[in-house]
Amino acid sequence: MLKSLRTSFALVAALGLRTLVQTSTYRWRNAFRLAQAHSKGRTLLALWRLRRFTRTARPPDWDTLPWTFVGDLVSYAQEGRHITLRCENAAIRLAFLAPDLVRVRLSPDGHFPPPFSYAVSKPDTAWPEVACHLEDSDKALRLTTARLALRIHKRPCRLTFLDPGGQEVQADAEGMGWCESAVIASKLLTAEEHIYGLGERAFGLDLRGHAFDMWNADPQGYGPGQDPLYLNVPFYLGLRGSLGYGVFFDNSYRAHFDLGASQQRRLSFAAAGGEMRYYFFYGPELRTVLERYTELTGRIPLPPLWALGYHQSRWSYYPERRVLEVARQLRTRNIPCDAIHLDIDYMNGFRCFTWNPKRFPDPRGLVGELRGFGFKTVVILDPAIKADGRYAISRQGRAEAAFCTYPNGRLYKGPVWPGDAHFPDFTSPRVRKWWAGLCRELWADVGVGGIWNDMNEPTVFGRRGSQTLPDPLLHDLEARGATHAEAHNVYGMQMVRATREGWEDWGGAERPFVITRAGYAGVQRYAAHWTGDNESTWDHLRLTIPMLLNLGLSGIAFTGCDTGGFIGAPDGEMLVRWTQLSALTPYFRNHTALRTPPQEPWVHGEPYESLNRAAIELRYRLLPYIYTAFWQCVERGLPIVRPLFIDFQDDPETHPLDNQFLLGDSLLVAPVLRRGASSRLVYLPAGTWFHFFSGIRYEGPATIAADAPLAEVPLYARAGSVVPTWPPMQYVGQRPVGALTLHIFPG
Ligand code: MIG
Repeated sequence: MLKSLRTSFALVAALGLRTLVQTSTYRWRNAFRLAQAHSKGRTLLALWRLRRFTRTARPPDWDTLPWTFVGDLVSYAQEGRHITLRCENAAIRLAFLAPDLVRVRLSPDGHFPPPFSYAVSKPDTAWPEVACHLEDSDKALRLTTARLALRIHKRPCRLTFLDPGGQEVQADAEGMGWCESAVIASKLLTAEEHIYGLGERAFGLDLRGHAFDMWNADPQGYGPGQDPLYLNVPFYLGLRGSLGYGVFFDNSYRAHFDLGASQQRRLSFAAAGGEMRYYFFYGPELRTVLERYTELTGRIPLPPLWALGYHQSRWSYYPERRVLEVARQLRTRNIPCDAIHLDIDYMNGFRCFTWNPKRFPDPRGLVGELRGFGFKTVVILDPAIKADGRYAISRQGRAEAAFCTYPNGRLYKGPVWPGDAHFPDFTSPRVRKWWAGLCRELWADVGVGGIWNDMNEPTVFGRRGSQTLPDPLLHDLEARGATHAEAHNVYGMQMVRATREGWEDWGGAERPFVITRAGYAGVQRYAAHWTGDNESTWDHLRLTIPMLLNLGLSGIAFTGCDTGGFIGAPDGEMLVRWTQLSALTPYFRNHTALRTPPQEPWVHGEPYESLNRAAIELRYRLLPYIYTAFWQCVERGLPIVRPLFIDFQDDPETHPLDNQFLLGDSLLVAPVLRRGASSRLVYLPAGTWFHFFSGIRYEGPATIAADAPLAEVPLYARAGSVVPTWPPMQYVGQRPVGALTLHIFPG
């Protein structure tokens, strides 16, 4: 390790960048971006990764903690939907919320206070009664509903979930245990089981065989295998043969999921504090599990249609003249676009809710002018509020006691973009109200169309890369009181809750667009999401699909990536392929880092400009179809982009497949993910499929070699479907839609 570090420093020196190493972290980062941008990037990229490796926090060694398990079952009692199991060392309380949904709680001291959760949005009282039959035999108790059975082995007390036919779905290994404040549950895995979900993971679709941490973090650029990232969801889907189930570990502390990494046949989830409380969902269809999971934790609100259009961004467009120039370029080049994003440089010295008076003398005027030719303005906000006595918001925040403090009452201060900053405690309803009021001005007075919430893991700059608030800081946690250890993972989610409340307080006529980088289970109720600081590499392009699919399988359905990549610079071909992929994902924005070369769709000249335009136009044609997929998500929690197994669960070929996906009910998308490729293999599951553009018919299951010249993204429609399109426009609502075209694929 040391040796490789030394080699890397030697290399840096050889590249003439030694002085940069001695400067601050983020200057080095920017220097890296610059160098990469000028595409001497390979070595630097390797160094970048190495540097990251040196600051990966080591999680506790969960497996070797001296856990206490529950012991034998001593007695039990049934009361309404609850069954309490008294065991030798602890009590377990089961709650049947639905015939296919069971909540399991562990309490070493035997008490079960009403469960508190930021993730769960449906209270216990809102679930109808569930008929549950109990049988007691010598070795086990058996609880049966219309949709599942639960066998409770008595000595020791362990749980096995079964389908109503008696087939085993999931069984405890050691079951539930604790060690001081930490809690754990372990389950057996079978040879053929696949695991998905867990939020944002820079891994392939099937997560089995790896271990993951739940701790929202800003990796400041990441590649495949980096973990954890910005948004963590302690919910996973299991697919055992063709039986699908789900587990939601409702705990916001730093947690660890070992999905058969340390022992092939064992899965465990553990957290540093809080209660062992998990929900078990049974399918057998995974879509049923997702529907239930999103019934419990909420679904995305229907976004405004324009938010489904193309967004143009970079770090940063300024001054206002440049913003207008980008808008003008898009229109004169006939590249459809609905939104322009303003990154941190619109602010005055990175002070939230201010505008740089030289760069943006008249924000309302600019936003209005952009609206005049069909652009919504999306502005970035960070949680960090500059500690500055001359800055009104900072003074207000102090006066309102809105900022996080140490246990001794001292205000916390940490460096972010504006320098030393305070952090609002978004877990306090009072502080959310204050923040909502500030956002309301942006929505109502300035007229922004969207608010982009960044750095809300939250991120604080540290000597060794990005860090966060110290664990002992205090939070309100809805008047319950907590430390940052418990509040950390929900911090970003509560920030966007406030952002959205600002719009609700105002009650504007148009629906708001809120996007977040950090999040936790249930954040989908408040905001869309993007996958942060990706890299302009083909590896990262490939990674985008499994990342978005696992996010969708975690309830985070309105999500997308920085098209073209954030760090580094795509060439013309890469940008076209990326645009083609992103055009068929839920959130479609081109964005790039500070000091990278321009990355707008036209910068590589022809033929790339026309190809990018064509990809964006396809998106706009498909908007009525894509909006329908969003509506299904709003109604039933079905992701917008879905792995093939969501529809073909019985086909094992689909279980690991992550280089193609379904968009809505009818379309199969197989983007080109390799440099120079003009064809690719596409797996078409059982049934009849039509090539979307040529109408050529295929019979599945089959793997076909699809033609994919640079002008084309392989796209197939299912027989028996009707895909509506409308004419592409420069922006949503440019003209009234006279007619929909219905593409009918007979079957
Ligand atoms: O420390 O606002 O992921 O999209 O351009 C970097 C500047 C802060 C990180 C976001 C990125 C954004 C950038 N931000």
